Amino acid sequence: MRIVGHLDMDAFFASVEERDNPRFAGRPIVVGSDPEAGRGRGVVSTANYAARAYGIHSAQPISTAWRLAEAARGKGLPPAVFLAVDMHRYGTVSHRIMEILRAHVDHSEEASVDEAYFDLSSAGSYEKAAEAARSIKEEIRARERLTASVGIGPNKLVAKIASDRNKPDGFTVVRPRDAEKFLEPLAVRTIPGVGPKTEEELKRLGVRTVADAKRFTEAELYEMFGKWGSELYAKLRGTYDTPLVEEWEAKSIGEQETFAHDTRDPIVLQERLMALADGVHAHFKRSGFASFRGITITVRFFDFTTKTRSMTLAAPASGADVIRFETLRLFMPFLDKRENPGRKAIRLVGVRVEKLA
Ligand code: TTP
Ligand code: MG
Repeated sequence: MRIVGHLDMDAFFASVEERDNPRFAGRPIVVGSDPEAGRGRGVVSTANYAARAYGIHSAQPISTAWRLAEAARGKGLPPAVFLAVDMHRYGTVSHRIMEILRAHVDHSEEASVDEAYFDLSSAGSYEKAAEAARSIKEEIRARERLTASVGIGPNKLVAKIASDRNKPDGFTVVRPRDAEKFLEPLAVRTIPGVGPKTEEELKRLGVRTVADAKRFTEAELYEMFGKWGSELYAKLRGTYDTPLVEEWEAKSIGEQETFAHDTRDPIVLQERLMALADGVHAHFKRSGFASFRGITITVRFFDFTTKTRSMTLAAPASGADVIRFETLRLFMPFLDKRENPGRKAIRLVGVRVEKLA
């Protein structure tokens, strides 16, 4: 039986700010670009739940957020605090949360700075899986003084929707037999992948909820939306099932490292990459394979954008020096604007050999 969990931190950036600035405790907090007293041109990154009560939310123009906050203040409500994004700090917290998660589960997939999927199948039952997920939530609360919302379901799709159901500090378990009924009353927009365009098209056909959309056959949805229509058909029924995206696929040997602190330091990066290259080589030696022909590196930046770069050797090789040399060559452009024009700090690097024989 497959049991998948999804964890998503509550009002993540704002919660970290609230925790680290006790003088703002209980106040509405807006994290985003400079409001410039209402003339700012940027957007809101996120707002805590007190600020959301004023109608403030992610991706809203910061000028609108300012206006809403002023209106609330005019009514005698507590004034909102506007803070700049401190990505480095949130990244550090994110690292620690992911570490807590990894200590509890066999497999996990970091999906963004504040969310991850994890596999609880080995728990054997939904009762046991729920217990495990509760202890993850509790440990995050105890160690980080932050709340997470967690959903459990038969696949990633249901788990993700479940984690969003009872925010903040939510905990929602959806057993396989309940998955279809759980989705039916929800707005069709709740289904990941249904954007404004699909929503609009479905609305014109009188579809608002998941249940409404289920009147279409798979062939009809395919007709309307192509391949995405077939995917949607399965999603509406809660049966859309995809594996966790672990970093490496089979038939390759790789290692990766998430740094305790994001870094741009070339010395540190080179040193870690060479250690990884040697680790991969040792692993390759033990694997029983005689040679490799492909080498790939992965670089994940602090904001979770991830790039991989690969090369194929002219002839099969087996030496550690080859892995080291090609790893460095592939990585060099990440030290300057060729691959890292924004000078972003790096969160994770990985090295892998492929085309094994
Ligand atoms: P989310 O998990 O979408 O939002 P959240 O954690 O703030 O709130 P919720 O309780 O609803 O989960 O995003 C995680 C962080 O990513 C968020 O704290 C700030 C950042 N973010 C942006 O910078 N811009 C955006 O438009 C969104 C949606 C998020
Ligand atoms: Mg979140």
